[in-house]
Amino acid sequence: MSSIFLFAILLLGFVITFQIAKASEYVGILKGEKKNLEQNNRINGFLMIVFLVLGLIGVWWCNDLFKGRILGEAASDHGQKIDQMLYITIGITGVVFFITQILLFWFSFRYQHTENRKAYYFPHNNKLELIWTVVPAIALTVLVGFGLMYWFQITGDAPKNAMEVEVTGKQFNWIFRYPGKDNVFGKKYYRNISDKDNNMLGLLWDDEHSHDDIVVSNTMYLIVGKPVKLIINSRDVIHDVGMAAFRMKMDAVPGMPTTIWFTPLFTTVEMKKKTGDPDFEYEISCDQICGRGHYSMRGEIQVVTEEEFILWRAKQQPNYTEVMKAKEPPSTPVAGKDSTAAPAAKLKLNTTSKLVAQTK
Ligand SMILES: [Cu+2]
Repeated sequence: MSSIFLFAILLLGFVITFQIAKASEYVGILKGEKKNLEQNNRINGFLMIVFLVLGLIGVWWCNDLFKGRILGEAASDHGQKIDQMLYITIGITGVVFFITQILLFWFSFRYQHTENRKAYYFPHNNKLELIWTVVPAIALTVLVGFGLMYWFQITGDAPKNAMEVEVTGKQFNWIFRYPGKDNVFGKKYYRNISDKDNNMLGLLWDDEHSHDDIVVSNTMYLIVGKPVKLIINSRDVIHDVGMAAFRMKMDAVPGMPTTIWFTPLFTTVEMKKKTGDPDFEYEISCDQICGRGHYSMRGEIQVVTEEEFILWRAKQQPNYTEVMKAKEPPSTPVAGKDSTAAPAAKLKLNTTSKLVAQTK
């Protein structure tokens, strides 16, 4: 309701100003052209001040309206640095904004045309130009420098204790792979990708390291306080891993893995309390328009304690086990198929014993 009122007041103000201007124009015509010019000048000068005051109030009002509504507290160490950098940038540019806007409109009002004054001709001043070039250049270099430093940090080497998760974007969801007990990702080959055979990443079963790799869709589990390195891929077009709560974003490019690392600072449960929102979930969005279902590429991230993570991982079946289970022959052996059934059963036995070892 109040916004309708505000809009009505603004509209009324505009109509009144327009009518006054129109009326004074007619008066001006009656009085003669010179008087008309002076009057127009005064009205324009006055409007400059009105615009300045209303504009600054508007900026303040907007800022107040959206305070705390946009992103909330950053939930990663890197995110906190990004926020700090953003506030410093807004602080510096904000001060410059207020000074320049006030000067701009005040000067237009104060030094409007009069018959009694002639403009001072001031074509060039080296010292002034040097100051207004060098000072912003230094300020911007420092700001950009910090940005670059943080960028090199998150795209550079992760700490030795970091866990690794492979994130693969596809039209239209996310696939996450964990290296399993051996901590090594098995090899994969894009031609082996087959959703029908439940091999969404094209893992090569010849490589032993792939046998304990855990592949899950849509929800990624991370450990609170433990650095995580994401190895990012795409199966088809360019996607982009966007994690607003962590202030992280990285393109997922087919055939060219990209990496970022960060440390989540709060568990999902802690964030529910912090935000006062019982439905809060860390979100992974696709930040690159990638096709018709782009909007639906929403994944979730569960940040949990180390114990909870171990428990979750123990419950997951390696992709290999799932695939071999599906290939398992019917209980009554069919003649002629025995030769393939034997190795499959043997392989299954292998992974089951591995699983047991893992849960221990
Ligand atoms: Cu996408």
